[in-house]
Amino acid sequence: MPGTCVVGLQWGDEAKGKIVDLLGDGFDLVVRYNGGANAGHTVVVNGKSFKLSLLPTGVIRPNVTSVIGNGVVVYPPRFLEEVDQLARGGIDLSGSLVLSDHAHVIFPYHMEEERLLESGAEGKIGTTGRGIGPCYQDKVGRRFGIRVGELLRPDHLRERLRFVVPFKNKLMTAFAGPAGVPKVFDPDALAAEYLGYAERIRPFVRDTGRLLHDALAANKRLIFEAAQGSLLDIDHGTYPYVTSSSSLPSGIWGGTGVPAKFVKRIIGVVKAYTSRVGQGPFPTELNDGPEGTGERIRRIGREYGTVTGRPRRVGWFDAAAVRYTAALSGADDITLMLLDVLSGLPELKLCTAYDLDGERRTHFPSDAYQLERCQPVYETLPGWKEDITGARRLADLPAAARRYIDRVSELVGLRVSVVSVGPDREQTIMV
Ligand code: 2SA
Ligand code: MG
Repeated sequence: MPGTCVVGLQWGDEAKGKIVDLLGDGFDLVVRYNGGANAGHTVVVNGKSFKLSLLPTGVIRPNVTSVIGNGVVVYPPRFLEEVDQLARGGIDLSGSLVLSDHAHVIFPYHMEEERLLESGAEGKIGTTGRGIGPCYQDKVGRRFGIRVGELLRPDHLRERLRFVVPFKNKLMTAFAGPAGVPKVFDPDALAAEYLGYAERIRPFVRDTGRLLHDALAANKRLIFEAAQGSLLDIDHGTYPYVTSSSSLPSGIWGGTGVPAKFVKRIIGVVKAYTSRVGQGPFPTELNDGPEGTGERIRRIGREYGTVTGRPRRVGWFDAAAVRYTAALSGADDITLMLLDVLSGLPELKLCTAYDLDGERRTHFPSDAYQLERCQPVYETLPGWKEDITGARRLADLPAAARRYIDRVSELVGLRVSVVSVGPDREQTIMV
């Protein structure tokens, strides 16, 4: 198995990190290919917990090389903060973490741009505020993008920023309004700040495409960690309420230089229900008040954004949506996470199709405007009362829980390979 991808099939936060952890020593390199410090996960090593948003979760494994591919956008202070955090916890990443010289760099003006755009009454996406979208915009626009490799050339960087920053300052004054007076940036001060980061980042910077090709030639095993979820993919997600990168496995080739033919296994990760942060349609959302099922799932499932702390919107499992992302991602199997959160609910609903303008449809509509008008069609299953957090085999589960798993599998059309019944590594059923 040269390449395996772990990808979320919903709107993110499916607990992909736990699956990477369960793959254990089954890989030599762990690779991130999309997004930036908008992915949030907490990893626990020897009782110490680390909050990571930019480094891959697999970074904590000894003898594993961690790669931040060219498709990632990097905020240098955050990169260094995470490296330092791990160093304080006894995990030294020098020599085992590499950062692509082609990855684009996030500057404070990207965050300011995002703050201004998101503070208007219209066009709000509900982003994480990490400068992700504006940085990708500059990358694709080509004129203002600055890559990690450019940070290592002081004269060049100063020159680039003297060109870029005045444009940014002008652009931002045009946004003045609900968000107050925009910040103004000084190119030379920014250059000095970033040249300081550059000195510390330099030892990590590599031509990661070449490094990955060498790894493939040496038969090393690679794992690709997708950030966010498939429904947030820039092309196939619920546009415009998506992130700015390819979160599907299709992002691997462009975001790392590893051709798709090397990705032999795709593990689709889903929650036993659905969650979403930010704006955008969500047909199975539970909006049933402070005493309702939605609030109960949020509380028990601790559904708050890891990066921003925002309460996540929650709802029933949407099989129509997951069928769509399973097909798009090419998932071989699915892992069903957080099943324990549903314990104690008298009945459970599974969305099997939608009604749109009086018509029944089993296909997920590909844009947000249609999805907004979709009414979910539910199938109701009995719940279970038992605490299932101690279950270690399928046979330990109540019949209703087994039936729920089987039905999810049938509706999605894929085998369920793992069921998670709690956050710990041991709280896992290998099917
Ligand atoms: P952005 O910041 O441009 O990527 O936001 C665009 C949309 O993508 C959503 N998004 C996410 N959704 C779920 N989880 C994410 N990571 C964090 C977490 C989010 C947090 O693990 O909880 O802490 O709030 C993530 N990152 C981006 C975002 O909500 C927008 O809908
Ligand atoms: Mg997350």
